[in-house]
Amino acid sequence: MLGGRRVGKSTILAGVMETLGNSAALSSHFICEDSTDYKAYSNFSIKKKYRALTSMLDTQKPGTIFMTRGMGDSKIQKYNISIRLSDKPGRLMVDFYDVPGEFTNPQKVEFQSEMLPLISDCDVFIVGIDTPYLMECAESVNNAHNRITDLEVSLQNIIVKGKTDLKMVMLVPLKCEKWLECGDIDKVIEKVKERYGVLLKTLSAYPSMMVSILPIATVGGIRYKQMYPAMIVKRDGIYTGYSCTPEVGSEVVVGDGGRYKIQSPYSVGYDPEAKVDGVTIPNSWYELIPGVGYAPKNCEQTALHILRFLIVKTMLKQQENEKASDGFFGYIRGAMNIFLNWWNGIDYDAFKNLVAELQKEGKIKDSGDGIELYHICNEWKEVEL
Ligand SMILES: Nc1nc2c(ncn2[C@@H]2O[C@H](COP(=O)(O)OP(=O)(O)O)[C@@H](O)[C@H]2O)c(=O)[nH]1
Ligand SMILES: [Mg+2]
Repeated sequence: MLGGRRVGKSTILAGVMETLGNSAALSSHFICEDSTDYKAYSNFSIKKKYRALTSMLDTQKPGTIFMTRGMGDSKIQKYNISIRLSDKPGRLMVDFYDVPGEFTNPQKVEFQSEMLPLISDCDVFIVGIDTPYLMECAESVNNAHNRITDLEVSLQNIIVKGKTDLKMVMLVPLKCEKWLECGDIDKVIEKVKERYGVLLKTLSAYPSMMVSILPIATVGGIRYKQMYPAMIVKRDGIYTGYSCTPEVGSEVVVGDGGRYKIQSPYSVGYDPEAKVDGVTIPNSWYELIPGVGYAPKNCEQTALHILRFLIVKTMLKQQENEKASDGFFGYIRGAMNIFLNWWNGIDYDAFKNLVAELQKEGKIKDSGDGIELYHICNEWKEVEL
């Protein structure tokens, strides 16, 4: 999972967990569990993070503005997510790596030491896009916050080891409730194609690469309201942790939505940390959408697209193995195929049949709500689910 800092990468995963196990249409099939060892990280599970976000639906009042930004992560976090079929033994273990935005910068030491090995190991790349910055900010601000140039360079390091070594990149616009709500999601997709044009073209030229655009609403009832310069409340001239709007009169709104009168010993100053590569980044403020509440949209599609990808990749590998399976050499190739071993102890056929069934029923969406398969590789077309 790649993208800028705090664009909502971890939340994509939380949304998947919540909806794959709970959505009425799918819950009878899947059980999704998080077996991440949080002690090694921030101790703040994706579930807790997600609760903190969705609880704003209850704690915020209509007509007020607030921020949804919580703590960022400073190292790569590995989430161990398992997906089970409710009526079959064996769990499909999927490891997700949530990469801090700044690691995508090829100039960083961490890029060489931590990102490069990951990029060559991973099969699926989820690029989170902070939609308000994409839609409302100057190109330089959007580029810095969403790390577009860094992504263009870093994703050139994806390694395809052969025709059947399928890879997939999903661009996932987040926090796009505002545009989904008023039927303007196509404008978001248009802008994605414009601003991520170089990345999309480079990726599409790769062999065995699937590229898709998949906007999701992780909450539903919270929409983007406006950008304000990033200000912080100071006490006796020292920065507190409270982000706020610029002063109007002597009043500010702090991140939690409260209104405060600024008077001695308090004052307000520009947030010195609101910079990416020297570019000053404003804060995005949100409001409730009256009467909507918790209404995530298409979160489960992220997982369904990944599952379908894994099945197709496996089918391609199998075909390759069958072709090469005459003689001793073929046997060796088959036995050494790590990817196929990956399904050990899991009822692969049951997964495959279910994905094929969901595909037939139109439950894996490739269009509508802005969803688009931007580039379909030839290998993908060779396989029929
Ligand atoms: N308004 C809004 N805020 C979100 C959404 N998704 C995530 N956030 C907030 O954005 C912050 C960063 O999210 P997180 O998933 O930790 O981002 P990451 O740094 O990219 O992994 C968190 O405080 C979330 O509450 C969303 O869909 N809408
Ligand atoms: Mg994160």
